[in-house]
Amino acid sequence: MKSFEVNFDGLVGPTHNYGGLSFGNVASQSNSQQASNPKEAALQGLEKMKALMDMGFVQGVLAPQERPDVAALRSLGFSGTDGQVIERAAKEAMPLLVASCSASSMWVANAATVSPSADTADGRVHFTAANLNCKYHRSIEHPTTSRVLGAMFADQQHFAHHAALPAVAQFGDEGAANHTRFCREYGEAGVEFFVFGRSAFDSRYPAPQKYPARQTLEASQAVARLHGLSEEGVVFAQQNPSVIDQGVFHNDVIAVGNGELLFHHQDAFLNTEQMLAELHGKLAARGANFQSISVPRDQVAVEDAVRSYLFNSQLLSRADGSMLLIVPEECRANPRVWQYLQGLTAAGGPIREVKVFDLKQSMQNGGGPACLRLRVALNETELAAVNPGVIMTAPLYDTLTQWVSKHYRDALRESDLADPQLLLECRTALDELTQILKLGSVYPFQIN
Ligand code: SUG
Repeated sequence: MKSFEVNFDGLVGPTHNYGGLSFGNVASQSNSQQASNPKEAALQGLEKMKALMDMGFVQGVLAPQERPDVAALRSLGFSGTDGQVIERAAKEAMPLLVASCSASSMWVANAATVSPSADTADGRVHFTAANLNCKYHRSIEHPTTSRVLGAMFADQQHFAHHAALPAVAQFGDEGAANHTRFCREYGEAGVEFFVFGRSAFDSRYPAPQKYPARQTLEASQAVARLHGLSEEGVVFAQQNPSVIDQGVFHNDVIAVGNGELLFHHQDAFLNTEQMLAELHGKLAARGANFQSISVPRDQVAVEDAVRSYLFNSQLLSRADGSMLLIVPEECRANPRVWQYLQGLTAAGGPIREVKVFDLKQSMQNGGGPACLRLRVALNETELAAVNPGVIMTAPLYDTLTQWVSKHYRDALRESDLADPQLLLECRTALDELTQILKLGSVYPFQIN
């Protein structure tokens, strides 16, 4: 049976703004308070989806969330009509209004961890929504994420959904951003690679000093258990705490993997040799020939990786077996990174081509090509069971670009977030979107 890796990209929501909300994420902090352009952000994302579809990849789309999140503000004690809730939050606690307006659900690599059916005990595709416990503005995503994923992957014969882990820092879970799956073919059993930043219960593991480690070992282990993964099918590894302190807030800022290949920075992990040997051995037992490409720090410093998002790239397998790397424009702008990439594709290794995309609006909040997509490996039968409304087609692309052009603003500043009109605009747009994507009622304003 044929199998695919389907990339579901997050559609940027109409409140995309630079709130400076993510301590430890250099881009989010340094672009705080700049005016954003939600329309351009959404169109840039759609452009990437269309390009991948045109190249022959199966591409999907994941809906944004309802923002401003009035229900979240109510739970923090703001009351009155929806308009009054926003007005009071703006007056009394602007940072909370900003957090409740973040369009951060666009970075769907953080929406959930996904295990393909070939790896799980019950032969279903398993999803665990990420609790995103490290940041308030992200911690409010998972209830809607679960409803949207449920509407996309509704068939219980093929898809199993788990609620987010307990909402405490000890189980901090950032989803697929810290999870990679290696395999020979997408439909065959593979090895799932979980990367954590610290242990919450075992003080023998080191931890970063300056910035938070968002993912814990215990969260990764819980997800592996929930998904029914076997001991032979998992590897746990620790992120190097010193790179977290240099702004690598997720592992997908310093490493990316696909098929039999791990592409990573030399300083990405602790105990690298041991971890690579474990991956090699476990994949060999599954008939796969694991390889890794380590990018040396004297060619690309961690700082260059963080600024350019070289590793927040999409590594895609083409029909001829070679791989394509989708990188953001910032890689071309960095001479050391660009030179490295020229050498990489000329070397005759597995990565043969690099394609560059302009994702500046998302990049300025620390979200590159890989953050914007959730990978779901599916076989033909499972793909046929996915809600067809969320699979990208040329007509859907046209409809979504028109929808964005009709509803989105082209400039948004902090002061605009208190505008009661913005709430109405967003709800009107999202109500229409659930019809376009055939999701049913998934947003709080539709179900309460
Ligand atoms: O969680 N930025 C996101 C970026 C997530 C990137 N995802 C991956 N690496 N997979 C975050 O830090 C910034 C929002 C603001 O500041 O307005 C933000 O949430």
